[in-house]
Amino acid sequence: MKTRSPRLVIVSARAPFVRTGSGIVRAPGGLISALLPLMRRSRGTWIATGADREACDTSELPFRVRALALPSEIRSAWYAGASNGALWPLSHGFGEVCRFRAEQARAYFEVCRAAADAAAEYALPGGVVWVHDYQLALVPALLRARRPDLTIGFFWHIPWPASDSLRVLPWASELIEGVLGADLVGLHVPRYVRAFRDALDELGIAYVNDGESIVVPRGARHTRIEAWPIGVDVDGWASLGRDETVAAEAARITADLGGGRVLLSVDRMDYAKGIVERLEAFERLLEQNAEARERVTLVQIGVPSRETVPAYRELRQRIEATVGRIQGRFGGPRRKPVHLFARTFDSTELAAYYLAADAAIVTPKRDGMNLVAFEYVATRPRPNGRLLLSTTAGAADVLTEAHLVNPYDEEGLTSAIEDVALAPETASDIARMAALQARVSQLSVETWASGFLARLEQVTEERVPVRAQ
Ligand code: ADQ
Repeated sequence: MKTRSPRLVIVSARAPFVRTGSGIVRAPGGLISALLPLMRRSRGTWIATGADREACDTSELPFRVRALALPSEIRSAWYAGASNGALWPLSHGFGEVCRFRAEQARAYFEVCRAAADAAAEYALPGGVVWVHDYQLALVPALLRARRPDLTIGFFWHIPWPASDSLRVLPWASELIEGVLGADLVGLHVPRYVRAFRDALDELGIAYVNDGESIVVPRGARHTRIEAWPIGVDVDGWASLGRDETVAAEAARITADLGGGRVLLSVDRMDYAKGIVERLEAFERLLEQNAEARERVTLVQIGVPSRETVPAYRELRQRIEATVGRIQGRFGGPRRKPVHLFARTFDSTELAAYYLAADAAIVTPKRDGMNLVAFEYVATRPRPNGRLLLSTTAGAADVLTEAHLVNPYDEEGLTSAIEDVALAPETASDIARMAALQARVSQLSVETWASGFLARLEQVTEERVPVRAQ
């Protein structure tokens, strides 16, 4: 589907560019790579609320990036407080981690207002604005109030919170009303759309079921809530996977790790990713299985994340302590069972690890989707290797041929890791990986972005009479 969207306005916490030691570079991640070509074509404006202003000089580019000037205490209360100290744990089912503070909620409202003001200023009459994620969920309604002429899309990239969890959010109804300002609300999988419906029931907001999507009447218009599973830059990862230099680097990694079986995990260091629990499961495997002690190595690539939030600083210490303990118990002068890298890798380095890995261990405790699972599959030139994936990740609803595991089941997790690490490859493994590759190819991030925008325009054009239940 092609979208017309001239002068598209994107609103997100992150900017498409970041400043690093080697200058200003494109921010990592598939979402940015999918949206940049769209922005170039539409010559629009990218509004970033959490961005480094100096990295946003785009005078050379055919579109603008506007980093909002926000006082640092407001930015911190919005980002580390309301967004990552409340909404993130709430949505991932970590109620005990949530902190609800009035001044952080005020900051959240203020940042959303500032983002809505900026979008209202830059959007063309009748234009299209696409707002991203839980940090900016009030923007759709605030923007709608300022500019009723606009077409507004919203994508929530994390699980939609269970209604019991949402009950404890002091501003739950403002959150939902904020999101319902959009014409089209995207969530990754139908399971999250059902959770959204539960929230509507809970708040007594009328809706109509339309197949797997929901339609909420809002005066003269309506909001549609639908599942739009995201994907990755399939061609980019596949071409890295076919690159001879990357393959040579992968062979070197395997040899450096001793030539045994290589397990790989790649995550932001986040408690929702289940990194400590995975390391503990691997430790149990080493306790129980002599072959694993000799031949299996776990590589954990973990980029430090959100270190202004206390729960994240503590997590990093726990991860390092657990790796140290495993090393102390099972390591030797020529054998290191776990390798931890706490830094950002570029995509070429990541691709070499994806190629070198006999299995990807993707076992978050909860995850909206999880792009690492897709990247591992997309990079492989042949249908070999195994993907171990949590049932609690959105990706499990899409990548159904993966080896699925409940990350909360301690023994189950250990034996699933044992199976993907040591069981001999069978025809069924190859068939599973081939099916996964076909699925991942269908779900490229470019298709996701252009499909969502085309659907957004269609939704605003459809004038189906909607009656409330
Ligand atoms: P994240 O929680 O960030 O995204 P994920 O989907 O796994 O989780 O994406 C992480 C990205 O960061 C991947 O592209 C990965 O390659 C990259 N990455 C991780 N560690 C890295 C490292 N050390 N160096 C370089 N790159 C690294 C949120 C939601 C997810 C949802 C996405 C997209 O939490 O559930 O899939 O948005 O909607």
